[in-house]
Amino acid sequence: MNIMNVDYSTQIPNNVGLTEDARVLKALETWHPGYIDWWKDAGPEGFNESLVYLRTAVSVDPKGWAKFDYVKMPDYRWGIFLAPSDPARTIGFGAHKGEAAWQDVPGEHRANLRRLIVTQGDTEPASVEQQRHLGLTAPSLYDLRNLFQVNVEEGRHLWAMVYLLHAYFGRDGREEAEELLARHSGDADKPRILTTFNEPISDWLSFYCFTYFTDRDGKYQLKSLAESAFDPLSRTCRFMLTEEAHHMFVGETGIGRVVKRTLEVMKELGTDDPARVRAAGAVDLPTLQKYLNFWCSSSLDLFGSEISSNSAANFAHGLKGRPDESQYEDHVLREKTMALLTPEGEQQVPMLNALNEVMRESYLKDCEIGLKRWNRQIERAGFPFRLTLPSSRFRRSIGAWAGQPVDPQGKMLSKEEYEKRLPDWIPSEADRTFVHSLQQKVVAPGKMAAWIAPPERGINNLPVEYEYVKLQ
Ligand code: BYC
Repeated sequence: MNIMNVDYSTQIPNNVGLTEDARVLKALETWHPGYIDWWKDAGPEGFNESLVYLRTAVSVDPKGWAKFDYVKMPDYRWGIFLAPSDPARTIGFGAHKGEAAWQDVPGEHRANLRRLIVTQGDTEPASVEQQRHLGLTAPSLYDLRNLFQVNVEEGRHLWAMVYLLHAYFGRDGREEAEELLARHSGDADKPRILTTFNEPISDWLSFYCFTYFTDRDGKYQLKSLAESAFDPLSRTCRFMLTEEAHHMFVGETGIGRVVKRTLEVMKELGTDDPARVRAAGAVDLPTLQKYLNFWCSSSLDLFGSEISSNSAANFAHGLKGRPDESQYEDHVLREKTMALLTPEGEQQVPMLNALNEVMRESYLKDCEIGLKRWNRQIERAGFPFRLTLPSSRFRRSIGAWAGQPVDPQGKMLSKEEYEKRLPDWIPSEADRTFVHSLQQKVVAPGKMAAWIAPPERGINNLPVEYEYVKLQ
């Protein structure tokens, strides 16, 4: 091994024995410069020289897995971490239930496993691209730092998937890893695979909604891949989930702080009149509701079709389970059916084919938690408005309800009425222009933009006024 390899391996913290695996090390070495170029071209714009107070994963011990320090983002130590191996682990569901988990990819499942890993991997850099310009309008240094924390960890999640492609999928895997850097969010010729990851995120309200709704889809998808019979995938996803929690925290507290500030303004003015709330520089609650409708409905599509032979095959073969598979009694599902409401009426569908819907339903329940919290804030402030989640039939582009004219309460309308009323339900051009008008960069430590309340506490027990990003 030459000195270059040794240097390189110390640059990639890992617990997969990279230094002893010359083949994978070489593949990753070849991929690495393209990744750094991608980060510089498509990652956060204008902050590559800044020192950011970031958390870096340094071990897989839940008690001390990360350290915090100032880092220039291109120097972030993107590493490869798998949750500790359990040599006795067996497959928890499907036709192979009870057999030993796979340490390699069985030939017959290669294409499907690769597809799942590529689809998952594609979302990670996509989100960094979507959020590329947000730093220029950050409402505070605290938020700027959180954005960058999310971005570098999504970058690490890309590394996690690329490692699997390089280590287990040979030449096809290497080609797919290249493609992960070649597709770009919103690109007309080479877009990202899933639609939500091609939507622009050009304001911070969208960012908080994205981290609330879309990262939560990430949580559910990762949890279901964490059940996979393919043990390296399972272990990778389990560690990724440790990082994911902070991303959803950024979303939930971000929206909560917007609600808090809006309520302060409503109280000062003594009115809930949206026009007056806007004139006072805050996000009126009906506009927030439209943003929730947009990002929730978009994220619901990420679960795939209600009736899916892919989901049935993935489950039966042990490739992808249900989140927290052990909470269920039946892990084979050969006999079960599920009643699904489609535009054609209720259908009884084999449970195996309805698993996307099972996941979507548990996801929606999880989404309710934040809503309850924000509505409590509104109720305590004495206003009658309540935020709600849209029906899972609203504004769908994938599955049985795709393209159906359904309102946010789930009621079928005529096409004309739906088109006419859509700007009441999702942000119109005018709403977006207004939200954009609020986006102004605030970088004095501890100061916040006027449309958002400060967080209750800082990062890693530091005060909110801490200089989380040293701009250079
Ligand atoms: N947009 O049988 P179907 C995250 C395609 S987020 C466009 O209905 P299936 C993160 C589908 O590919 C988590 N196309 O669905 C969050 C298929 O195309 P092909 C990402 C879509 O396969 C924030 C066809 O429609 N995790 O981590 O049962 C920041 C029919 O498919 C969409 C994963 O993706 C869509 N929304 O389920 C950063 C996990 N939906 O193959 C990161 C891995 C479906 O016929 N992926 N299609 O050409 C999967 O488990 C599955 O691929 C899906 C779809 C759940 C995505």
